[in-house]
Amino acid sequence: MNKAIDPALMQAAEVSGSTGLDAYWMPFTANRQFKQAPRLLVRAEGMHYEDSDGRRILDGVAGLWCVNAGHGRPRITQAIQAQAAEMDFAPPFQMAHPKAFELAERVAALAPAGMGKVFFANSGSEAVETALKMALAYHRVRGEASRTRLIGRERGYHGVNFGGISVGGIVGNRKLFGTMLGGVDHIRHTHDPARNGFSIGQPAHGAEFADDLERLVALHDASTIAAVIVEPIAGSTGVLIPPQGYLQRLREICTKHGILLIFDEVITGFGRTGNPFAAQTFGVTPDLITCAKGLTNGAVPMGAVIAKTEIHDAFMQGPENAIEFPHGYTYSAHPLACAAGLATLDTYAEDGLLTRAQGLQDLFAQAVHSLKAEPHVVDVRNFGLVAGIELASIPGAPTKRAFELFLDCWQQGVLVRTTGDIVALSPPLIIEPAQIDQLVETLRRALRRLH
Ligand code: PXG
Ligand code: PLP
Repeated sequence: MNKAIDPALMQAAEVSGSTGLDAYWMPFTANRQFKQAPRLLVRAEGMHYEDSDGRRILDGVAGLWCVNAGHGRPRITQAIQAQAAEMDFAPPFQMAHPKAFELAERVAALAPAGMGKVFFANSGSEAVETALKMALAYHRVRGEASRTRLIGRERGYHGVNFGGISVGGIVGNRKLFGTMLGGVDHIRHTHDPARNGFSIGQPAHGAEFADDLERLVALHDASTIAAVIVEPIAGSTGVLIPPQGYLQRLREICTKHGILLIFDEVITGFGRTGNPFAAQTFGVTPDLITCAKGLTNGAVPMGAVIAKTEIHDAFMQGPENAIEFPHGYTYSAHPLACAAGLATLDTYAEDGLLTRAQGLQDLFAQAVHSLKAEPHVVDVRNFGLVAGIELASIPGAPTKRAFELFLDCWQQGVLVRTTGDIVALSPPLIIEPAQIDQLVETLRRALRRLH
């Protein structure tokens, strides 16, 4: 076994008689490959991880797009510790605890005007399921029960539960899992490298891709469509920035046809684009926002749906003893998550992190676009503190080249994320210019060594 493995793990292995790596079936991981050469993280502080060999690793992806304030923030750690000691759990159905209300108020205050209601879940995936159900139920409680269709977008990622993969548009995440939800359709994606390659910030061309929604309205009739869900910036598929005017046009078409617009801000929420939400950055207000990740700085799992007040209010009818929205999770508004969330929002406020990307984005853009002429690079895309660097795939071996790059960066002490043959960067919002430089120069060296 790799010497890097922790003594506790060795001990557990002796007890079970396994190699110590057998029992854990890892998520979204090439399990067999990983277990031949594990990469274990054991500690984190600020912009860095430490691995089980004691190496310092610069975090270029905020963990997994979530640790926006950097690692180990004392306020957040202390809040979780104090809450664990004070009250471990409170049932969320027909009961509550004060921090749930406090966090909802604080999140609503950050959201676009008119979005005053917050429903808690435990992940981005659960937030998405919640939003889709809310949209369907909203139409039904208003007497428009024929609006049952959900529309997603090609290349969209909305988590891994059945609703999310149904409206999602990443083939590899869908094809093993049967027929999923019925009545779902997809508008086209916005990627157009021929016209928009190497765009700095929002691409100039492609507002008209939003008109694809009119095609689906013509096909299905608006009276059958409940909602459209899109990521303002598509993250997981490899960072696709919305063309100028695209989101505005999508909003107009939804409004015209009475279709709810859901922004999935699981990645773009909490400062990634230079404002609390991308809705504010792009000046487009959806009807529902899903968020997670940065809500608690990744420290305790939590997701949420932020709803327009009028959507919530439409449910508040019928007898007062009736449960208006029969939905919720055992761990909705979990006390540890709420404590972490409140301390996270305090940390963001103290350090000005929710707008810090505004001051760094030009430098970040310049840095990532300096990779344009390096070997294998076929596109560079950026917005706020997120970037995608797309590589030409090795013929017949997609993902191989980017994974090799990922491993080279890891060896050099920098954590990046790859999806397909695209490198995604989304550093903690506390990143300093010298660290942006380290990130990009590490990638440059790795690109020059690639096959
Ligand atoms: N919606 C969006 C837009 C997301 O980015 C989810 C929903 C699901 O959140 P949970 O918390 O259930 O994972 C996400 C999550 C990647 C990667 O490929 C991205 C995510 C998750 C895992 C990997 O970089 N985003
Ligand atoms: N499965 C069973 C048998 C349950 O009793 C519950 C919750 O009570 C769930 C699933 C859902 O779990 P959660 O509320 O944590 O999503």
